[in-house]
Amino acid sequence: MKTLHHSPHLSSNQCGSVVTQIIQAPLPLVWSVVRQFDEPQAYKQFIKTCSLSSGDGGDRSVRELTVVSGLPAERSTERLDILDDESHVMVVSIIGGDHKLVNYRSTTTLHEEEEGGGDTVVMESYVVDIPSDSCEEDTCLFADTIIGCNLKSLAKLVEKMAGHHL
Ligand code: A8S
Repeated sequence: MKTLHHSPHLSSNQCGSVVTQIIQAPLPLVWSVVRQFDEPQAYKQFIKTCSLSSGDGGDRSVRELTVVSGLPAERSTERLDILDDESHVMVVSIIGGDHKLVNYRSTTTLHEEEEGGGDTVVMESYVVDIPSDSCEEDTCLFADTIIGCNLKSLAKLVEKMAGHHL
């Protein structure tokens, strides 16, 4: 069941993967940070600014991001397709920007760790077009690296927040 959201159909010119991160904090606390579509810079360290150009942070909202310097891009336009507070599922599509991630769509889900102990499992999968001047390995490595950084920094932030609540 858990992998259901993360098994998208891939066309021949696309690639995708899933990154998993275990966070030592309760699910509601993790979700409270992840669900803030208008504040990705709360934990995504490559994001400099974010403003909504459409919507109020709910389904179909659109955000305009600027990225910190040193990366091969400066901005990205992203749409919130699904924000499900019951199932803890968030789906975001990248619809514009000056970067190489064309037709990028990501799905983030949260689950309580089955072993108990109150940990949260975050899974983030994506699908993206493979640029004609690149290959599957490089495209996935690039996206996996950014997502990995994002989820590690999410864990650090939320685990610190959880510690303060003890
Ligand atoms: C996310 C995932 C990714 C974001 C990438 C892969 C990006 O924000 C960065 C560099 C780029 O070249 C593309 O969930 C883009 O944020 C850091 C600007 C989209």
